[in-house]
Amino acid sequence: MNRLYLVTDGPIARQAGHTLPYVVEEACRAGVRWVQLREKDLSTRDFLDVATQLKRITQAYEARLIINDRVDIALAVDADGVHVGQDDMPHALVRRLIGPNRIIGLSVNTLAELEAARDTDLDYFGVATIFPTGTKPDTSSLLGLAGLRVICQRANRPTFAIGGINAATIQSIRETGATGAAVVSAICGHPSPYEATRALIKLLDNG
Ligand code: TZP
Ligand code: MG
Repeated sequence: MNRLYLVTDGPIARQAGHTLPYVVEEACRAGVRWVQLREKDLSTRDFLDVATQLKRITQAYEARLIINDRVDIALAVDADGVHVGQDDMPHALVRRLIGPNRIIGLSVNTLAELEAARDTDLDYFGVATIFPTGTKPDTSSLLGLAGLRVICQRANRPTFAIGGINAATIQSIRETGATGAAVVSAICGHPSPYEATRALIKLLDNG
């Protein structure tokens, strides 16, 4: 399985003339098998509607669907897991709510955050922020490749690097020890999410 992880952004997709289901279907068609629904400004009803659509698409491609933050939505659509950040619901509590069989991902931004979560019950780490990005301007510090490498060396779970990863930077992730790379704008904001995904997978997996 390839190591590319798509994280959604509805506004970025719409700016490029796409709907989110279109972006996700095209990315899955091109080979993505990890999809995170991450929406910051949707009502619960709209979030649920898009999650339901993405569940149908990801299931058809046997891709994993992870829901950012919203445990209730993840359970409602029978998603594969939940992704939380440092200020969200504590992941131990997420585990109690979603049970032992679903996936939990946690964002870590520093080595200290990784160390604190190392021996806990979760499934993967999102490691942020690697490179400058306009997609999430509130990120406090940049890890760069050196910071990413240190965190990946200490991590005892799969690691997905995120932040400023695109066709120009994705190959540099390969030598850091990261399990994979997560992208938002490089797919959601591309005129062809299918072509963008194909190119990113090729650069990440085959050199
Ligand atoms: N977390 C840290 S950076 C980021 C998130 C969700 C956004 C990454 O977006 P892009 O467009 O892939 O740089
Ligand atoms: Mg969050």
